[in-house]
Amino acid sequence: MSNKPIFVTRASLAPLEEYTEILKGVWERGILTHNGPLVQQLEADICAELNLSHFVAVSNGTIALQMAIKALELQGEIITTPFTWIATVSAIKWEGCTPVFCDIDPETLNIDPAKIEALITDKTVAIMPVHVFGVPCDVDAIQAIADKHGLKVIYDAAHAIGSTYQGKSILEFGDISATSLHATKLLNTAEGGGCITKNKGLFHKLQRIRFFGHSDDKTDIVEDGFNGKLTEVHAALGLANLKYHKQVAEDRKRKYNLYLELLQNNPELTFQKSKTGECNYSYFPVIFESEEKLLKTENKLKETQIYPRRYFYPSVNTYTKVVPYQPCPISEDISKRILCLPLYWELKEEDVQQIIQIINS
Ligand code: T4K
Repeated sequence: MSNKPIFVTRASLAPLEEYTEILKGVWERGILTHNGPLVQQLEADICAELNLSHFVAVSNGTIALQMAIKALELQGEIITTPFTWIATVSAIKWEGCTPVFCDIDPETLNIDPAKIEALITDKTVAIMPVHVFGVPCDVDAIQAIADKHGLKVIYDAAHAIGSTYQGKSILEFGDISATSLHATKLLNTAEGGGCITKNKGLFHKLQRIRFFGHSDDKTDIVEDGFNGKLTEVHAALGLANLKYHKQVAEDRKRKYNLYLELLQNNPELTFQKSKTGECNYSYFPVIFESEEKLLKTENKLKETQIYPRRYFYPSVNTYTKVVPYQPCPISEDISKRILCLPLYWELKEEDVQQIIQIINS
């Protein structure tokens, strides 16, 4: 029998004994935080697993975005996508910058590179695209625009651990990528995140920013820093979960492909497309013909205790209590018609079949 209710996701957790085994060392050492040995090990192991240059583990994905803006010393307008979680925009605002919304490609659901240049002004300092649901952005087109106009690129890679472009982790692109290790992500530390950069100087600067701006010998404050540290207890969970990361990703890919195979002939549905690179299959979004049809389906699913999520609804440019409205018709339209279906390790194939059956009927 299926375990009901079924939510959009469920945290992937290593066996408890494996986590507690790692925790024993924390108890022995008494070191709970301040870039302890487990945080350092997690950073090294994530770099090895994903073939990354440098990874700075931090307390959540929103702080990772803020730290990226801070490290690049940005002040001005940052062009970003309206089809995202509010954190992308709150990070820009908390760092004293102004979000400028660029509409999305209706197929990839990522920022549309063809629409970026028209938004560049003499105040623009950076582009902050999101690899939405792990689908890689058109990183070449975005970098070409950034190079032409002397702009920085920060990728919001909250969803993108495991996504690749030309065989490389998508986290290696841009000046800095910021990812999330939140409970709902493919790899989690309960709360957590990370900044990824190829630039050694930026890597060390991010480490200092994370730790109040201390100099390496702690005799001085050399950066405008804050507290972005990940704890040893969270790092221990990350290390335990990292062992299962590939298995978890493969399992999601199997279930993703099952959804796609059995829903793609439904003429009323469309699906997100990856045009450049491979996504990590961490979400399964479905785009309905109309909001009315989405709501009808959502209600049917809820009747059987299945709770998909309307990521991302509404389009962030319409949150007028925090940003002035800037029209983005494609994002506003798709936001109303998109639903993310349940996708996680413990989800049974029979549950996927049931969800498909309800949607197709
Ligand atoms: N940029 C983007 C593009 C993002 O999507 C996000 C976060 C960020 C930046 C910022 O990263 P963080 O600062 O969060 O690291 C979730 C997450 O809180 C958030 O991390 C995520 N994106 C966003 C898309 O979704 P909710 O509102 O869906 O959480 P909730 O509590 O409704 O959880 C959904 C389902 O997940 C639950 O029904 C059951 C399961 N779950 C949840 C929690 C909290 C678990 O199994 N275990 C748990 O501990 O926000």
